[in-house]
Amino acid sequence: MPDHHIAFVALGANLDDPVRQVESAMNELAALAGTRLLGRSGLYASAPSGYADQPDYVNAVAKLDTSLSPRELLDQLLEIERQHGRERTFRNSPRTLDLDILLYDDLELDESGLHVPHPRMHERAFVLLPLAEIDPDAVLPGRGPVVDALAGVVRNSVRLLAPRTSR
Ligand code: PH2
Ligand code: MG
Ligand code: MG
Repeated sequence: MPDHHIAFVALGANLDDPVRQVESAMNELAALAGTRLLGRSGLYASAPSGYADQPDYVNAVAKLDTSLSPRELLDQLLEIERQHGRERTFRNSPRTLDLDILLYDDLELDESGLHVPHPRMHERAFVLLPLAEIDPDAVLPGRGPVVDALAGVVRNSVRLLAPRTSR
């Protein structure tokens, strides 16, 4: 029997119909080998952080049960990004789709391209709000409960665009 892990993945898009990009990526995550989609947040609209001169983002979080290793999961996420026409130009540049591993069980990893928990998640309302929506008990290894992190961030540039559905 393969072993199972809980992973949270952040989805973000701000080019080429971002709502469609994020919704179809949710379905592609659900279809990954050895993986089940346990939860999906609503869709959140957010002002860009890091580089301001770009369109607003659509953000969401998915909760997965997976038998993929962190590295295997990362490779699959990069492949889905490629299928969505992701181009890498400069840091924080606009994108058709960004998929980041936020949490993988209670692991802390610092490897090439694989930094878990996501190193900036605790300061990003556009990550913490959808994460807390689908798992209010989530804990950021090394940092503490998601609800505590959420209490420390400004969230007024993030608004719920489409509530979670039962799909
Ligand atoms: N992703 C970034 C940089 N800035 N801003 C918002 N609002 N949403 C994002 O997903 C996002 C960002 C780098 O991955
Ligand atoms: Mg990112
Ligand atoms: Mg990324």
